[in-house]
Amino acid sequence: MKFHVLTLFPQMIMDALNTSITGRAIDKGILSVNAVDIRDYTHDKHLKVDDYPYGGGAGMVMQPGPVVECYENIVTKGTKPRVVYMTPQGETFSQAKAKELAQEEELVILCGHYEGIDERALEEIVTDYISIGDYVLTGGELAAMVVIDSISRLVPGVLNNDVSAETESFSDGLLEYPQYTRPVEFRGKKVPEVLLSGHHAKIDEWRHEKSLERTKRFRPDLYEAYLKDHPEERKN
Ligand code: 6GU
Repeated sequence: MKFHVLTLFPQMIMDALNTSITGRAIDKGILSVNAVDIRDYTHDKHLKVDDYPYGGGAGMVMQPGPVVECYENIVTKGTKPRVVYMTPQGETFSQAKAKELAQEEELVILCGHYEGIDERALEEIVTDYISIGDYVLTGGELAAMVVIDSISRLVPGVLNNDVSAETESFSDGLLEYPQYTRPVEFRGKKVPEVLLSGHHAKIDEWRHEKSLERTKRFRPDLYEAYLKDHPEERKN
C-alpha cells in the first residue's frame, strides 16, 4: 500500500513512520510512505503558502494553488486515488473506517496547518474528511500518522502475526482483557490462577468476563451496543 502525505512538515511524517513496525514494513516493501512538502509548489519568491482570511478573523489560511499543484504532481495520470483531508471538522475516525481505507492500493493524505486550507482546494481534490477526535491539534500531521498507523497494521504482512489484527479490541465490539507475563509474582501480586491452569475453555471464559467488565466500566456506550447484539449475556 502506498501513502502520499501532502504537508508542510514532511520530516515529521518520515521520522515517525520509519520507526518500529511501520518502518519494518517499509523496509520490506509492503508499505511505502511518500511525504511531500507543499511549500515546494509555491510560486511566491518568499515561499509563502498562506495568507489572511477573506472576511477577517484570526490566523492564516493555506492558499489553494500550492496544495492543488502538489496533488497534481504526485498523482499518476489517469488514476483517481482517494484524498483524505485531516480536519477536526471531519467524520470521527474508527476501526471500520480504517478497514475500509485499508482496501485501497494508494491513498493521499492532506494535512492542513494554521486555520485550515482554502475551501476551493478542498472541493477540487478531497474525497474524505477525517477527524481523530473531539479536541484540536496544531496541525493534521499527528492525526495523519494515527490514521496511517491504524490502516497499515491491517495490510497483510505488516504484523508478524495475522490473527492479532482481528482478535484485538473492537473486532468483537469489546475492549481487550488484561495480559500477564513472567514473573508469576510481582510485588506481591500473582498472575490469576486460571491463566496458569492450561484449561483453554476456562481461560477463554475468564478473558471474556474481564472484557465485559472493562467495557462496562470504561466504555458504557460499547457495552450497551454489545448487549443489544448478545441479549443472552445480559445479567440483570
Ligand atoms: Cl484531523 N486535525 C487537527 N488539526 N486537529 C484535530 C484533528 C485533525 N482531529 C482531531 N483534532
